[in-house]
Amino acid sequence: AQMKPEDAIKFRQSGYTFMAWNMGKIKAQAVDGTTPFNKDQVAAAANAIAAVANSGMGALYLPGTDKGKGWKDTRVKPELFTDKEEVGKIAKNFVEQANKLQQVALAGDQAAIKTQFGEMGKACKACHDKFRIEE
Ligand code: ASC
Repeated sequence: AQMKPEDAIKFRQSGYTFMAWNMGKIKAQAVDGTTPFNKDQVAAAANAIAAVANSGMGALYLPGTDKGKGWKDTRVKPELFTDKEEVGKIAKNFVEQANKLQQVALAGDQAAIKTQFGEMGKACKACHDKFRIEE
């Protein structure tokens, strides 16, 4: 049985929201320095991001889920549902970058974490630029 479109939208939005919370902690501690660097907290955040990134969220982009039903409309462009090759490349790269961030976060070198956080951010942005409707 296929899940309801509004459920697919809810699950994927919650995944991005949860990753954003964890990215914010890494940014504050390892990039901006607005919060003291705590190796364990940064590693926990990177583990959470990697877990979501590896969870197979592509399965939530069901046909018809470019518009919400009962949920607020999504910002996904219709091309995401047709340009599967490009979406696949971008998604694969994001997972790789999230996995690398998990590795460097576990090692705990703040400068390396900062660099890899930037690399992962580029992977986020690649999808936003191509497939997200700007507000
Ligand atoms: C975040 C977040 C994103 C990405 C993006 C990176 O923390 O919510 O969507 O990083 O800004 O370019």
